[in-house]
Amino acid sequence: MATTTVPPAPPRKMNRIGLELTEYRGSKSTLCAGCGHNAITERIIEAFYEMGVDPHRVAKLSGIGCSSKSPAYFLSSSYGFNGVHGRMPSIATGCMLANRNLIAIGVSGDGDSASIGIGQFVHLMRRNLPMIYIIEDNGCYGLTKGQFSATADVGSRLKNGVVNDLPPIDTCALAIMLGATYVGRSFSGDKKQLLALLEGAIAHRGTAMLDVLSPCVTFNDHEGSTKSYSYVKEHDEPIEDVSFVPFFEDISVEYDPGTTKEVMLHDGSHLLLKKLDTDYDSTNKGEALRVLTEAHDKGDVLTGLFYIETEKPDFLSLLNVVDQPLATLPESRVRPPKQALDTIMQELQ
Ligand SMILES: Cc1ncc(C[n+]2csc(CCOP(=O)(O)OP(=O)(O)O)c2C)c(N)n1
Ligand code: SF4
Ligand SMILES: [Mg+2]
Repeated sequence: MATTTVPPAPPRKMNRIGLELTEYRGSKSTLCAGCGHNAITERIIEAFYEMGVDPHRVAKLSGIGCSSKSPAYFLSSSYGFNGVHGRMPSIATGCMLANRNLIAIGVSGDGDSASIGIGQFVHLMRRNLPMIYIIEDNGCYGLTKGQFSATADVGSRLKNGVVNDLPPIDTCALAIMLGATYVGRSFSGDKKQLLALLEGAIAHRGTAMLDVLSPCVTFNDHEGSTKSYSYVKEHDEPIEDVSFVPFFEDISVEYDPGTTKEVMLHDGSHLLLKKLDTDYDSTNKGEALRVLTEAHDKGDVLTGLFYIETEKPDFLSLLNVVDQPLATLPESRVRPPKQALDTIMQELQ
């Protein structure tokens, strides 16, 4: 009798710290099939895997909304804190102050960040807290059945015919103006660009704010919406071609110096920003705000890395936080002795 030989299983692919892609996954998504948020989750998984980040070093933070549920669907062995609606920035700030060795990634929605959470959002941006801050932007409150959020464009129409007559908040322009040091916009359907921007965000030290257009297929993907798949595909204007080369790879063969701007990030990785038809310079703040305003007036959806600054001190350096994470300092170092308190009290008399 002929024997059938079972072919050997293909070798399992591991990243540079010996982990497989599955170890960066989370639980199964409960979001609607086709929701842009699911595609962003996939890119986050890939970015952390490809960068070889130890999941135990990551803290996932979010507020409330379909978008804010996303951290449950990636990096299941990382720390996680699902906060109150619009209050994720406070939790992120406390988390990074307590343990500066963590890599914080916040996932929020346009409602969570630009509507109820705008007060928290602006203060996080001006502090340049080291974290990756993602807005999954569908122009509506998906979780509560699709009402307009503060990023909805004037003239955008809801499924029931209601037209938005209030101007949108451009979270990228706001973040740049306030002091965030890595600011970009992408589209959940643009795998290559989004992955490069996420990897760059992981390597950056400071607030990396990415507004990712992420269509809500259930409530905001119809004709008349400016956050639908078809609208974003038709109006997407990338300002440059973004490539990311991690610190552990040789970059010398990757770029053409005549047309590419190379930015070195804090961990030694490189972003290669290849100019398209404009002379765009993503290190120029004024230029970034100008192109965003111009695109807004034309109804274009600009994508790419609008602004990057690698020299500005982050919030923890500004506060002179000690190198050892506060959370691991022994009590003898965090509780001043009675004598020190007595001295302070005497000085106040
Ligand atoms: C304090 C508070 N106010 C209102 C709500 C109701 N609520 C839940 S999610 C949400 C909006 C979510 O929109 P967004 O952040 O854009 O997330 P999406 O669902 O669109 O991904 C609102 C208003 C709430 N949960 N808590
Ligand atoms: S309601 Fe919209 S935002 Fe929420 S999961 Fe469904 S498609 Fe996504
Ligand atoms: Mg939303």
